[in-house]
This record gives sequence, C-alpha cells and structure tokens, in this order.
Amino acid sequence: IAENALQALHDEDYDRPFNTQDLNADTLIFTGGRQGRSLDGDWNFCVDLLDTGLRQKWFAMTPARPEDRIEPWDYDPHAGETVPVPSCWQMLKEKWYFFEGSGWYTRALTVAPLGAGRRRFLRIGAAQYDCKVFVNGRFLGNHYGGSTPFCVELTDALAEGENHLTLCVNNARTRDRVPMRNTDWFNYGGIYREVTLYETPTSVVRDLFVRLEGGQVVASVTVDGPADTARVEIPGLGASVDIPLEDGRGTARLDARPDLWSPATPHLYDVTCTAGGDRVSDRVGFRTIERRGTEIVLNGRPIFLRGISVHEDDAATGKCTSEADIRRRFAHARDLGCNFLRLAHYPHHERAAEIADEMGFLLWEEIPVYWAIDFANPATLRDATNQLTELVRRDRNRASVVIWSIGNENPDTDARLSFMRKLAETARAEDPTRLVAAACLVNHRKLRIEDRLAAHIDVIGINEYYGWYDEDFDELGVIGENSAPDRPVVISETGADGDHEAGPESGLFSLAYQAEVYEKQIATLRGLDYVKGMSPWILYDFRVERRQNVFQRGWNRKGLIAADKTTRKPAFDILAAHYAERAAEED
Ligand code: GCB
Repeated sequence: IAENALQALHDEDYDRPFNTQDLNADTLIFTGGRQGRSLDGDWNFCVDLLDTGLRQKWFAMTPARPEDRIEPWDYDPHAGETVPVPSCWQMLKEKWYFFEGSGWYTRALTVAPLGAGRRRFLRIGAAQYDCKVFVNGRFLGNHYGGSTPFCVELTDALAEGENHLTLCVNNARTRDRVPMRNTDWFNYGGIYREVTLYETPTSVVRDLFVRLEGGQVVASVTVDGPADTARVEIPGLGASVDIPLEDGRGTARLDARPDLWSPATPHLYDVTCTAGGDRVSDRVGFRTIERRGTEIVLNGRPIFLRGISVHEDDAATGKCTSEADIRRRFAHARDLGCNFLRLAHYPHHERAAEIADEMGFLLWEEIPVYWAIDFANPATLRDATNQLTELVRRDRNRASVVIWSIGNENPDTDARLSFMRKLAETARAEDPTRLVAAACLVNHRKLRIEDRLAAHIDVIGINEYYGWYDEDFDELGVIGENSAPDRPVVISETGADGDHEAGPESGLFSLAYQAEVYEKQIATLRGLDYVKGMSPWILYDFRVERRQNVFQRGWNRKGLIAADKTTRKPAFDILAAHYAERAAEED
C-alpha cells in the first residue's frame, strides 16, 4: 500500500469513497429477543485529527510484530492504547476533552465457521457522529447520525478464525449535518452505546411493528430472505396470526382485546414473531393517543402532560448512559409528579423507552433538527429523514412514546417549512398511530403563537423563556391572550439558570431568581386553556462548551437538580407542588 498511501496523503478527496450513507434505516435488523454476542470491552484506540488513517489506510494494516513490518507506520491499529467501548473519549483523558475529528477503534474478532444458511450482523447502538465500518481491511459502509442504531451484515466479510474489525468514528460538526455546527449541548465523540454481533438464519426479521390501530391489534412484519409467511403471537391474549409476505412484507390484524396501557396501568404483553426459522420478541403495550381540538386524548380521556425535559448527559460518563442513570432520571421525574418526559434533543438510549413502558411514563422523542440546520440542502434532509426513520423503527412498539418531535427552535422560513413538512410526512408514513410535534418559538414581533409549521403538526411545542432571555415577563400574558391555536400547545421549554455553588443571593443565576421564574410561569400558564402540558428546561444541569461565564463554568445550569444528580434546587419543589395540584384536579 505504500505508493497509494503516499498519494492519498496529498489527496483532498481522500474521504469521498467513504461518505456513503449505505448503513441506514433499511439495513437495520429487529433485535428484540435475540441473543447476541457483546463486543463491548477494550478496543485499540487512536485520535486522528488530520484523517491520516483514511489517507494512509490504517484499516488495511494487518497485525505484525514491529520487527516484521517492512514499511514505516504512523499508527498501528493492533497495538498500543485501548479504551472501553462504550464510552465517550472526552471523559477518558483530559487531552481529548475538546477533540473533534476521527477516532479509530480496532479489535480482533474470532468466530467459528458459519453454518450453511446462516447470516451475521453487527449492530452498533450509537456512534457520534458518523461511523465507517471496516472488516479485515475492507470498507463495508458508513452511517450518519450520532444517536440512532445501525447494522451491517458481516455474513461474507468474516472468515473462520481471527478477523479484525475497525470503526472510524468522526464527531466533527459540519454544515450539512443534523445537528449542524452550533448546539447547546456538549459535542461528545465515540462509540457510546453497545456493540453486538448477531447470528440469524437466511430469513431475518428486519422489522416488527405491533400496535392498536382503528380499534384493533395490528402487526406488520418485514422479512429479508426466502420465508413467505411470518407468524405473530401474543400468548397473554391467546392471539396469533399467520401473515403472508409479499416482497418480504405483510400486515395482519389479531383477534385480541388487550387491557389498555396507561401511566396508571402500564400493561405489557409478550409478542413473538417467527419467520423461516428466525424468531424475535418484544413486550408491547396497547393504547390510543389522539388530538381532538386543543385536547390531547389518551385512551379516550383528555390529559395534561406533567413533564420535564431531560438530556442524556453525565458528569462522569458524558453521553454514555447506564440503566441506573435512566432509572434515577425516572425516579426524580416521579418525585416531581410527572407523567411525561421530553427526551431532548436527540434519540436517547433505547432502554429509556422500555423502562418508561414498564413504569408508566409518556414520552416525547426527538431528532436533532436543532436551530439553524441547512434546510435547503437535500443531503441534510436525507440525513434528518434517515435519523427520524431509524428512531421511529427502533421505538414504535413502545406505548410510552406518544409524540415524535421533528425539530427544535427553527426559524420560520420557506426552506424550513418545506423540510419540516416532509419530516412530518415521514413520521406519519412510518407510524400513523402517534402525534407529531416540533418545539417552536413564539412570534416575538406580533406577541402571539404563530408559526406556519403549526398547521402540519399535531402538538405545537413552544419554547419560551419569559423571565430569562425575554426579560419583560408581562409579555407572556399578552401572548397568551393574543393566541388562539386550533390544536394543543405544550410548553416544551421554559426555565432559568440557578447556580447552586457560586450563584448570587438574588438576581440572574441565583436559585431564588430561578424559583421566582417558575412561580410566575406556572401562574401565567395555568390560565391558558389550550396549554395541555409542559416540560420545563431541564431536570439536571448539563455540560456544554459554549457557556463559560462565572456561574455556568462549562455547564448549562437550568437544572432543577445540579449536575451531581442529587442536589435539588428550590424550583424543584415549586414545580412538584404545581404537578401535585394538577394531578389532584384530574382524579
Ligand atoms: C433552548 C434550547 C435548549 C437550550 C436552552 C437554554 O431554547 O432548546 O437546547 O439548552 O434553550 O438553556 O438556552
């Protein structure tokens, strides 16, 4: 490779062959109930600011003793430093804290011979932001999008015995991606969710979608391979159906009367699907969610969403989330009296929705179409559409998820309207059983809720910071009176920073001021009957590069609880008291 490699060092198109988007929603396999082999653990690792690895083809280097190598090398992917997978590299070494660029992960993978008619798939839970996959020096595909899972088939790529798996993960922020270059959360990098190898028969269930639709239990299956029927069973309901497959796809109704899932009664049923010797399973709840005028209606009853917004962020592990962390988050939400969480601003770990299903929380899930995305760029739309499709396919069996949100605080331009309308169409085509929302801004000039996107979504999310970024608090009341939306509004964000360590006694950044903003917000919003929920910003303080004043010091301090995830600020109790009142009114 010496000559090629030298040429590539001077080639500025070095990365073009790798920027395919061939690992996407259509290459996913359904993994519920499968026994996979975990590839978590130590991987060889190197940061690579100049992309020397792609230019010099580090992925093609086979293991060798240094004395046996015949060419000089800038990095040996099979030797040296290791890091744990999953993890975020910023949290491992101080000198990697602000690193943006490629990180190379390599590990050996020894496999037994694959039996006749068997297939293998690698699944990566999430890698931030894009990930190029190589096996034994061969490029197998690339994935865009830092928070959704992706799969790559390894059936032909792995040989019996020792193989080498190399993943090049790049977290550089670029103009055409989703999100773009500017966000209010930390730009973590790395493989920060689980990596698993699955073995399947020739027929593989790629997708299973089970839901209550038109009053009936309906199952849709997608199978890749020769199977011509799939069988779906719900033993707890004594229901089963054989679904004929055409071009690998089929849909059928099951004769079943499930007890409905709700936050008070989170009933779940085991569902299995078999096709051509492949078998997957899931635990599914059945409920309806609709909008009727300005109401949000769950199982036929209007509800108020008592919520809180959360990021996936931890002082010690960054974006790498444990089951314990998710459970603590829900326990705090329960203490607040919530029935609802907004999982902002990107898809969270899939365990979150599974646990919400079990515990009885309603969820808003979201893709990072955040602030100034490059709305006119077709590549950006392709990326956003794929991330949305991957999220919906991953979580559409979760009764807890009631809202797909397609964006946050995007300016009301023609390009954005056309972009977001297409995303709303994608969400509805992938899943006609849930509500579509976006977090919008009020029209500050006209002092009213007015956004052309509102006509294309079911729930108007409003992010407003009266008392904080908008200092004239009285304007919120004016907006309330001036607005007459024809559909439900959820206050998807409001809040104020409160620094529990170094904040002043009063005024901006004090805990007292944060509490006062909550009191005033609650008093004003209570009078607006079209407001059907709220998810203030935010449960915990979270890390972010752009906030460096003496009170924030690298953190957004709008949490009701500090970054230690223990210290509660006074605003916590104010919101909890309000939600207790709301809950009592509903009973
Ligand atoms: C917003 C954004 C959120 C920020 C928050 C803030 O409107 O949606 O991502 O973190 O405001 O604290 O400024």
